[in-house]
Amino acid sequence: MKFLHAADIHLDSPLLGLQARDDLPAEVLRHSTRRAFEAMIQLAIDEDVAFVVIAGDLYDGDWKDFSTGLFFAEQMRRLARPCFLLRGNHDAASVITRALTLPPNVREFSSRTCQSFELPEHGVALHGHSFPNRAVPEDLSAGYPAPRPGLLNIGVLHSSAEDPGEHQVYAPCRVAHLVAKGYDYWALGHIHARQVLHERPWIVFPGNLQGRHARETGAKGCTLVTVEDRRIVAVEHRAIDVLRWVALEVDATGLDQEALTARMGQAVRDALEGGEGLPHIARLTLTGTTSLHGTLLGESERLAAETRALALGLGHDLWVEALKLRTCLPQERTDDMLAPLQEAFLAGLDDPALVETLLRDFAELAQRLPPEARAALALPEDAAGLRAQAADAWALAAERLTAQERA
Ligand SMILES: [Mn+2]
Repeated sequence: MKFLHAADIHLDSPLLGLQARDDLPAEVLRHSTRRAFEAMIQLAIDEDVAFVVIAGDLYDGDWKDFSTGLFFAEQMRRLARPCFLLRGNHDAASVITRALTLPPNVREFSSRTCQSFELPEHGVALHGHSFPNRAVPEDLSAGYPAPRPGLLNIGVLHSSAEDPGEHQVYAPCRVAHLVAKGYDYWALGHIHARQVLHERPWIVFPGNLQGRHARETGAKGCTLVTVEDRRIVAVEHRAIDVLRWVALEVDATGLDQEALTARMGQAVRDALEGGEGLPHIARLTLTGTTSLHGTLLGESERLAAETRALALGLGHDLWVEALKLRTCLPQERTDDMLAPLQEAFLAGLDDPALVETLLRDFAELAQRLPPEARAALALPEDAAGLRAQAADAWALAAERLTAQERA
């Protein structure tokens, strides 16, 4: 007998940072959480699992309209076997105001108390307590009952466990307490990175089903559990995401343009390895001390396009979500013939009248920009903001000056 454990599906949530992008094909962006969910149901059918467990945050928040709930109902009809549903902080009982009759094969854990379900034909008991509200400060697992003798006992729990990582603390619990409960498997949800906190008994965060922003990188999916004679014999991660996020980090120290492109190519190759031919979204970060710094500042469009071209050359689809330039100029550049000019350039920041004029110009520019562009540009709003960007502004100016000199 097998069962599938998933969590943090966040159905119909957007892909952050990509909403305003018209260079990405709609079929790549649209409904990625739905397509991943369809793939999960297909896996459940192909593996002929006995049932599916969803450990919270099936929904991202209140439904925009009824299509989210209807999509779930359609998939449950396809599944045609039991599905046990727990509500987490994102789809707590009080958060979701719209509702549809649950499909007949879905059992939802109560949000008032810990509720148990038995599947006698499979020798399984499941125990779960749904979130009544978004915030649950107490350890819900304390109220879970003793294991039912002679059955495989599964605890279903939405919790930040001991280490919330970048997530909020909800229903925290101790791994030792979960172990002591005497269950065979804890189907956890909430942490979006896959984690196996304990083996025998198993305590598992499957991670979310589909990465939705630049920090949710790598293969995403669910956990397939195999049971023989009421004992767990295999716990496997299955990637079922339809779009994958990667972090591309390239150290540009000491490289010329050609070598930098070659290193970007290598980074793309490494990132796509094991990517199963899926479309990828990359956040590109360039680091290191390089005389290319000034050139790179003005080249974000080219670098993004080059990265995509390199991926296409390898037979893969990849887009750059954002370029983070963390490079800096080598020190000796300040000792060259431009040094007196640089001094004069930076001295401008000590002139209150000039600072005021610059800030007024930036404010005027900001007013003319659409909100997305304004957020992306992070225009300086005060003297400290000007100072923070002065070094890069000088690098750009110096680059232009020396380029003219060379011409
Ligand atoms: Mn959650």
